[in-house]
Amino acid sequence: MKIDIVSVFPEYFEVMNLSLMGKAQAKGLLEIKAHNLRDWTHDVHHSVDDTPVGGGAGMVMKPEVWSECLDELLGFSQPSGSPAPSGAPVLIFPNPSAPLFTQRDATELSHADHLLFGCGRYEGYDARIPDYYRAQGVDVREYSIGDYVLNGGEVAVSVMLEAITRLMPGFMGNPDSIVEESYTGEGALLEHRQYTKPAVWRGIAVPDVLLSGDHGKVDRFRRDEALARTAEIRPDLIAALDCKALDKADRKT
Ligand code: 6GU
Repeated sequence: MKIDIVSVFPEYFEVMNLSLMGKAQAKGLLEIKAHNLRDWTHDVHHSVDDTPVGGGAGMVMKPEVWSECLDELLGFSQPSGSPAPSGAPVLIFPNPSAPLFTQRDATELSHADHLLFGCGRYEGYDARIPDYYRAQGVDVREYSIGDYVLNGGEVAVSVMLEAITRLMPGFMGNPDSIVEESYTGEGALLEHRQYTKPAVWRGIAVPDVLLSGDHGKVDRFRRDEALARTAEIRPDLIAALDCKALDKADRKT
């Protein structure tokens, strides 16, 4: 998977060379390139933002700089009007006022060949930028990563990228570790709690059933715990559950 990221702080993404993401790049599974938006400016101050039309606090990122950058990275020829080249990347803008990024989005995007992230700063980017590229036939997404405000899109892009890339075939050492996680599948529940040895630690015992060796009982115990915890902590996930994802024993829980 090829990943381009545009930011006024491209150095931020040097962390992508660490850990599993770094290994995936070394293996050739991932190719991540961070670009500096200011490289597409022409003025002496390399300015990328301007005051909001209609008034208000803060600064808004200018459309002209972004379009020069995105045209080039998307492989658009100028003058504009040419349709999106086939195999054009999915264009993703982090935006606190957009729909929430979910595991479903991560799963879908883990199959893409090429992603292009545009990190906004300040009060955001001119709304015509995503509109324009959508009208050109580009698959444009805007996502928020949660109900809180960050200073810019860089952290949000790191979060989305980690969620996406770990789902790529060959990324994880043990692929089983991603199949039973929270938020996966139709019946997305919070995961059951985990324990390791010793069986008693500081006077606290692990639940007996987990030591029973009865896999059926262990599965039932974990499933019941997942349902109970989800109902308590995230009732919204229970409300969104597909009834078909529940078995007979679940319905009693
Ligand atoms: Cl995607 N961007 C910013 N700036 N803040 C956020 C966010 C994104 N998601 C949650 N807060």
